[in-house]
Amino acid sequence: MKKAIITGITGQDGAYLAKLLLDKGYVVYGTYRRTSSVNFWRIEELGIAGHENLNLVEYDLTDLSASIRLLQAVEAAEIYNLAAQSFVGVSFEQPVTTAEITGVGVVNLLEAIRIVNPEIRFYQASTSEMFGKVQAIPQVESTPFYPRSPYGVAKLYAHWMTVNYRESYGIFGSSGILFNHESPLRGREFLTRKVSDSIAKIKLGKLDVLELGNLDARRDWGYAKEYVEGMWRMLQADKPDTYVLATNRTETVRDFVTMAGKAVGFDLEWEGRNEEEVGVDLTTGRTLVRVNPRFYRPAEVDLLIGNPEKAKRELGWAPATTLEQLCQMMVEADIRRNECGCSF
Ligand code: NDP
Ligand code: GDR
Repeated sequence: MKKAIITGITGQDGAYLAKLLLDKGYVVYGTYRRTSSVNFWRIEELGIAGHENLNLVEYDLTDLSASIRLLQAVEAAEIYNLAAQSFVGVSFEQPVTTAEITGVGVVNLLEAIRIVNPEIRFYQASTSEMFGKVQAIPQVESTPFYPRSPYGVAKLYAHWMTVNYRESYGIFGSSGILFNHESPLRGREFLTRKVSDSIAKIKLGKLDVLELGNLDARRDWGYAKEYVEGMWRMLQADKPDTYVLATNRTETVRDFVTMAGKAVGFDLEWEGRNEEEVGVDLTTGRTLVRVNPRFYRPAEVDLLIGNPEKAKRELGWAPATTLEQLCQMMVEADIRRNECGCSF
């Protein structure tokens, strides 16, 4: 049985990928960080906690010796590095921590591969945030990078280190430039989940108003469950490479909120501009959404839209779930969680 290590199994993608690999017959070693209260709610929700082929291993990406020992102990064929300080907003407040985890941490794993077993296949979770102030529309693998946050800069360093280890040492290191991907397992600090959870709470009378930052930002949002399949396909290819995974559709934050409102019967209309803008439910006249500049970022990524043509051609990967379906799925999940008081 093939063994795979997934760093960051407590996160959204780690949980979906663990499920995918277990279903494919892998023995999975999922890493989590020592904290005072570890939370495995995602793998529990997917029904894989306690699976006989799932091993949970304590590990911190910032520790080189731990990285070496992890690889020595597991003898894995594949490593999926999903661990990161992944929240862009926080990266402005904690740029050094973000650089240490999201940037340099990746070199710990690459070094461990070089030292322990250069045959291990390595997946690096790169990001559309590396395109930042975009230099072309849509973005593809060859589009020049221009990151706009400490997170984007750290990820760009990790991306180039992966490419460098590929070219310098022949390591099978693939980098997936993934555009935003969401699901009911998304962390609640990220836009889509904050919206689905808040709209559910407003619908159930548990919240009055949803406060957001920049409503004009445009994102290419896909379904996380489909994106982890793309990660796996990258490591089954004949050679390591860099691939964009995206939907080739972009919508504004405002559009997503309107869509989420529609999923529960709100008819949102937008009035005012900039900090004065509000979202009003036409049926009741109630203001349900307003802007709070607290959620603005010092530098913003205005527009992301990716063309996944290369992944389609070479890996046979393509997204299937529409944004409307994804949004509906997320809102319904949050209605259920809020109704039963088991909100995560
Ligand atoms: P999450 O934030 O949900 O998960 C991140 C994971 O990394 C968590 O399990 C977290 O553990 C772990 N982690 C954080 N710091 C460390 C550390 N020092 N050592 C070990 N583990 C650590 O992210 P997603 O699942 O959404 O994303 C997965 C990866 O893909 C990330 O690298 C992200 O940057 C990248 N990415 C995500 C995209 C998206 O749209 N979701 C798009 C493009 C890239 P803990 O629970 O303890 O915090
Ligand atoms: P992003 O995702 O920064 O694209 O990074 P996020 O969902 O945080 O923001 C998306 C856009 O929405 C705007 N926005 C708000 N965002 C949040 N979180 N909260 C708000 O209240 C709010 N109001 C407006 C943001 O300014 C932004 O433009 C995600 C992460 O998963 C990264 O790890 C990953 O690499 C990229 O996606 C691709």
